[in-house]
Amino acid sequence: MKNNRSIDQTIAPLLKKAREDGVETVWDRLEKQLPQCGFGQLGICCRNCAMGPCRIDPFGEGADKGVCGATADTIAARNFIRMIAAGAAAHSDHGRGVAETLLAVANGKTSDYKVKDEQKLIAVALDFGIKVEGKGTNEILKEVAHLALAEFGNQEGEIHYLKKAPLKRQELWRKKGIAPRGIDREIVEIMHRTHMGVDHDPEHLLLQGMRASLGDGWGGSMLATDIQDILFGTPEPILGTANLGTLLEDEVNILVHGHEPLLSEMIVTAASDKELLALAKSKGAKGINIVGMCCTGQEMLMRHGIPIAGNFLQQELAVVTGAIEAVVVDIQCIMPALSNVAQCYHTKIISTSPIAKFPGTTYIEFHEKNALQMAKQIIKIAVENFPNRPAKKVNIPKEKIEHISGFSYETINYLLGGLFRASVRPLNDNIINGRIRGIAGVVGCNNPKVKHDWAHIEMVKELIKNDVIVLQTGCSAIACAKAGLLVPEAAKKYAGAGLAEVCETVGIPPVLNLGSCVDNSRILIAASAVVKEGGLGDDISDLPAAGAAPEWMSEKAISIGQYFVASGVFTVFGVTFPTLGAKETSEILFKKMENISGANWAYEPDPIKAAKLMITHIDKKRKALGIDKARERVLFDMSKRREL
Ligand code: BF8
Ligand code: SF4
Repeated sequence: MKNNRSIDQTIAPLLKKAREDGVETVWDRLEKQLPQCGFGQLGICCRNCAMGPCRIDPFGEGADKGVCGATADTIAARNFIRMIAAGAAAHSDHGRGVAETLLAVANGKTSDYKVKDEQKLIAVALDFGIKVEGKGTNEILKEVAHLALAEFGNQEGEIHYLKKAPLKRQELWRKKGIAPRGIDREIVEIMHRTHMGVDHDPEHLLLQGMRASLGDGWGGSMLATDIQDILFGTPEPILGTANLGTLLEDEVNILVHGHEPLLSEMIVTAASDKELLALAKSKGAKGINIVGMCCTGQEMLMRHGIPIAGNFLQQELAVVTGAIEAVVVDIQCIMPALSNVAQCYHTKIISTSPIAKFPGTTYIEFHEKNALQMAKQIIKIAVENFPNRPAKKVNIPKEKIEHISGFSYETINYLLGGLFRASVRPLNDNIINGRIRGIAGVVGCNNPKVKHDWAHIEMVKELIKNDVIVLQTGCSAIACAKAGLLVPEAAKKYAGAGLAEVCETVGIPPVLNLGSCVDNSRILIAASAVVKEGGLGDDISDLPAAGAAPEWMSEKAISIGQYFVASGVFTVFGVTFPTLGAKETSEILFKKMENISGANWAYEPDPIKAAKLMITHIDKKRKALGIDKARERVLFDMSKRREL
């Protein structure tokens, strides 16, 4: 058995079991795909019309243009922004879904959801410019829901939330013509511009990519985060457990997987229903154990401390444990292979979204008006499936580790805040005095082309060793939870002296889990707050900060990367980069973007080298801010202290 597939100890034994059970996994299928198409990998094939498919010879010997005359640069830029369109659409449709639920709550069309965080509702109302004085919660709620939904179809002007960015950034977006008018509109315009025979100028195409991605980061994703906080509560630090050892031998195990917390929130509530618990007992189970995976899991973890069973590459292996009665899926990052894997076990895959059907699974359509009842129905199916679990087919890994998650921007503000009021002042001060060298956002997926979790962990360890505090979301955060980096003790063990000192004083881990992938918007808000607090420049691009997705795979990751860059954050991607076959297009992304948005993309598959690129960037920004000297002094003091 090859053990070069993951650094996670649960993987090798479960892959062995999968093989014995006759189950094919993502790694087997990748092997069958090899060698993958070189044109596709380089981003220089096009099938946008029926004169094609066309491909450009990267060696300059064969065709240098498509049938229509499109060059490699045009083709790669079009493909790249189509990825952004898909990613932004996925995040934003999620935002729309929760906004619709908010409206349903306001209109009394559902009694299963309520406003849990009124303070956040008021804050969002104020962001929308709603006058709140003298208005009741429901009136405010209605106005917020209407304005939130209007952001999607807005045709002119710009979306409201851009105003949450530093002023200088807003002006830059307007000047460059990349302030999104409406969330949907920019996505549609990408599809229009990339249709055969429309827009062919790589830079012009990439600018539209920026505009649509900003509609994601500062629009759809940010709305998703804020509305979920209103409905389900703004996360606060919470103790959780991670990895497949969170599955329980003697309980009904239900895995919630996907992205939207709408249904899973109800499942968590329904799991403590007395009748269902009694039913579970009558079937021989001691209880009902809900565990999460991917971003739905992150949402449940952040707000309820629900155990997180794993990240993207563990979804099939979770079923291979033979211990799961039901996998409940909603949208995004759900491998269609799950239904094949489940056929070898008693596990039921229950799909729930009207836009995401999986052949061979049980389909129970989700509606917000009967959400709780539906959650109960799903749990009942799982409970009744418990007696079908054959003991001899069960192998639950031992690996299970504690971690602290739940760091919303609001809690960072509070924990790292001043003595008398919440503010990021002490964070800024610690950056200025050099104890904290800079901030990194390390996010994104797993990809079977990279040893599972390895690049995340290598990169994050290198960053914190160099006093860079790491903010995380999505599968990257889950990787770090499993590796023991999301605990305060990790500061002493892995962080540099300066960062460790800050973490120990405040009692936080050096790596902070901010939630699901739509919660990357929390990173944008934190960055804006640091700028507004003062002393570190007047734009996000002035900050000693960088972003990365070392194991990315999804189109959503490209949209995130693009809105990081368009917001002024230097961003490094690993694995592969989708424009490598197009020289000019790559040059724009890697070098010329800085002239447009104040930040570039970079591609570096080696996680340590990538971390070094980030640190070099951070140091460059420190120098420009004139705070590089402060750091040298701190380091000198530390080594002096060690000598003593
Ligand atoms: O949105 S990190 S594999 S689960 S795409 Fe998917 Fe990537 Fe995981 Fe969440 Ni984000
Ligand atoms: Fe080929 Fe041009 Fe059609 Fe693309 S749009 S498939 S490059 S002819």
